[in-house]
Amino acid sequence: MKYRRTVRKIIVLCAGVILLFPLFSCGKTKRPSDAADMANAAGKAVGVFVPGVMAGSATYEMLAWGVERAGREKNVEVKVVEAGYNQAEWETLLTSMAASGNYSLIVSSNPSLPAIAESVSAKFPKQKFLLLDGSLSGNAAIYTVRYNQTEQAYMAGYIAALEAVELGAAKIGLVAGQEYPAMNEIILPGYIRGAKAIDPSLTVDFRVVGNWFDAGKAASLARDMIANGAKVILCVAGGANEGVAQAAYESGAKIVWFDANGYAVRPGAVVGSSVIRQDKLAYEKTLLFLEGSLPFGAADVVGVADGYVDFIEDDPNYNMAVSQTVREKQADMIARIRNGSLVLQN
Ligand code: RBF
Repeated sequence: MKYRRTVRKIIVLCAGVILLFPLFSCGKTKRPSDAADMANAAGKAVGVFVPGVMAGSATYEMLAWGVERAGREKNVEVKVVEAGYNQAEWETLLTSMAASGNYSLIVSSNPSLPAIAESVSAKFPKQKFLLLDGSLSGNAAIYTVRYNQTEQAYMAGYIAALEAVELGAAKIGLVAGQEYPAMNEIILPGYIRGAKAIDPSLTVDFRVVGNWFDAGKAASLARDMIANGAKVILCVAGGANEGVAQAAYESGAKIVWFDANGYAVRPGAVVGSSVIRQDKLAYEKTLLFLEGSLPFGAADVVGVADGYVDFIEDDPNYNMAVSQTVREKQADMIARIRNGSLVLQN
């Protein structure tokens, strides 16, 4: 009898332990510190926040490619979120990405992102950000790296002016998606400076689409510019660039492309591609993060000397569209930037 009771006691005790064990263990995983540890573990994804849409904006396509390449190499999931063109929604969307706790790192790109990320960071200080094409230093959760766009725009202005002079035009143009500090204080002045280095009497017609997608509006702006004597136009308008390209192509005017290689957009009409190596930079910086050595709090600048800003010369469509004399002059100027005899501070 006594023996049976002991056995029963043992069985009840064991059953109790077995039944209660999951409760204890569940309770344990719910403790905030453990949840945080788990969340920080390798399982987390890297998020790409695209402030706009990828299609038509090379800068964003390159961003996603670069991050995805790093993710593939390190076996880390990468999730791309397109925030769309309504800029008023960006902070809410970025906040919900940070609030989800799903991302070890959020990567994004454009000069308006540092301020938005800083505001999100105040609410979610554990969320880390890697921001390209923008600048902010001193926030321990944010690393930024921007391009020397004085160099990028100068090279665009130089080729535009060389072509304009060949075509006998006194004017060149720039169509921008919108006005923002980097455009008004760096890109437009750099473009004018490059053009004036060839011919100080050249003038620049600057027009703004008002968004990054309206190709119809961009085409009508470009037609008006061409009618007013601008024979070479730089377009920095994302998806709206297509309208500028079409308008120029139809009227025999020339186009300079920005950010990516655009010679194939309208072969013969595109006379320059002043680019950023955003895919390479996004890849390298994401990799650095995944290896635990991205210097958060810092703000870097990269340019021609380190290979992140460039002008594409080795493209058959460039040789076809541009005379040898002009190509040689352009090459001389690029060599001077590379060897440090032409310094273009950002
Ligand atoms: N560039 C694009 O190509 N596509 C875009 O949708 C786009 N949106 C932008 C939105 C804002 C608020 C700002 C400040 C810039 C944007 N840019 C966009 C410009 C981009 O950051 C960069 O200046 C240009 O691509 C030239 O390198």
